[in-house]
Amino acid sequence: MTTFVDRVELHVAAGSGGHGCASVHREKFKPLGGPDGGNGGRGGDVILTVDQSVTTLLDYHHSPHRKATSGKPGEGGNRSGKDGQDLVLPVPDGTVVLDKEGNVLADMVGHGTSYVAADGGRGGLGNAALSSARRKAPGFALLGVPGGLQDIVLELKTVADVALVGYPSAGKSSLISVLSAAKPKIADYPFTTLVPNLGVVTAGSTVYTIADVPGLIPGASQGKGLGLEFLRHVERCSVLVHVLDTATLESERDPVSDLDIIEEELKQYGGLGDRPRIVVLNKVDVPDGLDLAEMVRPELEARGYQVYEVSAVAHIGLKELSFGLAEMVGQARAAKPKEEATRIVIRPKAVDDAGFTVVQEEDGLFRVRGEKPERWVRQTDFSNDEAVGYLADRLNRLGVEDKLMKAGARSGDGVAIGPEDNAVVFDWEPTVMAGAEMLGRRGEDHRLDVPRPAAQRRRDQQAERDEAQQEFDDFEPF
Ligand SMILES: Nc1nc2c(ncn2[C@@H]2O[C@H](COP(=O)(O)OP(=O)(O)OP(=O)(O)O)[C@@H](O)[C@H]2O)c(=O)[nH]1
Ligand SMILES: [Mg+2]
Repeated sequence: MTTFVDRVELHVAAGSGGHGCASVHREKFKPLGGPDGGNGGRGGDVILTVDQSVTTLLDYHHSPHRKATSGKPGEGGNRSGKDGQDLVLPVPDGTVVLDKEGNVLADMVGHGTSYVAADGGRGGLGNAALSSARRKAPGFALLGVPGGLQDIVLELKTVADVALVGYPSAGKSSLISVLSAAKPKIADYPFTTLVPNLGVVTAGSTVYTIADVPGLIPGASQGKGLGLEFLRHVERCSVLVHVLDTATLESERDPVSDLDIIEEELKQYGGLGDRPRIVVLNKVDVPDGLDLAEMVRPELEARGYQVYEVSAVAHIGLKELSFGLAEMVGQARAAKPKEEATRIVIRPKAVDDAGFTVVQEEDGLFRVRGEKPERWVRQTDFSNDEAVGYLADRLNRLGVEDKLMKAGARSGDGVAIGPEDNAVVFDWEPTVMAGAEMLGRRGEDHRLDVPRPAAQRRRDQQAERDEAQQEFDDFEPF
């Protein structure tokens, strides 16, 4: 038997960015060659994409850890490292992506719909890219950023227009088998259906899909029988069909009380209240069944249900039913807002990359959080003083220094940049950063300085400010 898996936990890791390279061009008779270290390549993303040929999440059940490849480091001679390859994971239509807390990250409907589950890390800039008019010969490069990691849950919700619900053995699968070309398993014991079946019905010019779910019994919401687990598959349907058994041999059951019990279970599950419902009284080929159907029909109609008397086995009333459903599906489709185009790409939350926060925590530590400062820290080679100084300059220019000061940080206080489990902590020395400015900018070679006339100096200063602004705006070209 094939296993059907409709919920898996998946651990994805994007590729890391390659490190930038710090190298100096060497050529005979040219001792002061320029910096020529190339940039590191970008790490590959992990991308989920709806592929209609995929029908289960089984693959991910078997191997739940997936990783994209990392970017290669840059090299001397201005050679950039190769980008890592994106890892594309095909998922069935109707897959919902959730985080571990159960929040929906993406609802993937439509062939080609994609979701970037983990972002590849940027490659580090090499010293060639880091050099500028002010910083002619940087003796360092930036590190590649580690790739994003995410633990996600994938849930499959069948995409069907009509969903059949009812007691075990009411004849749900039998109905699908006669309304469509699908051939689900049918048998006279309860819980024959262990996974939802899907069929395509053509009624006149309307084509719609119909799905059943494993049978429900009283207490399903407490996990009795197969529980309500499978009801997620009916969440997307626009019409609910109660399949009621008019020929059950169980003395305590009858179609009306069956309906009440199933409705109660649906209510426990929640979220399906707004779906239009109809009632199908099945098995009217059985004489007692037909009598019972006639008996309960007025009561059901009085409750506002459209009632169809059918027999899946003797093919009675099927045409009326399939056209009746087609009409309801048509109405539901007309009422629905226009389907958004397929092939949408959903990225995880847009990063607010200008902002950062400084908060003093209970133990006195000042914590800096923000996309840029955190990334800059990860890109810093702390064994290289010049790289550390460059980081200090960048943080300073972003205003981290000022904000720390305003938050009450004093020399020697502990400052952490990043989240609790992955932060760089250091003792704050504001004078070092301020002093760095006075000593001249990093990477500046004073031997190359010549006295400048005042006008030239003003122009240079303006150019320098523009450049700093530019660098601030779009430092990483990736
Ligand atoms: N006489 C008669 N028997 C039927 C009819 N429809 C289904 N059955 C029988 O009822 C039994 C259960 O049918 P299924 O289609 O497997 O029922 P189900 O609702 O899918 O049941 P589960 O998958 O267990 O929830 C089978 O033995 C069918 O042959 C019908 O219209 N008339
Ligand atoms: Mg069945």
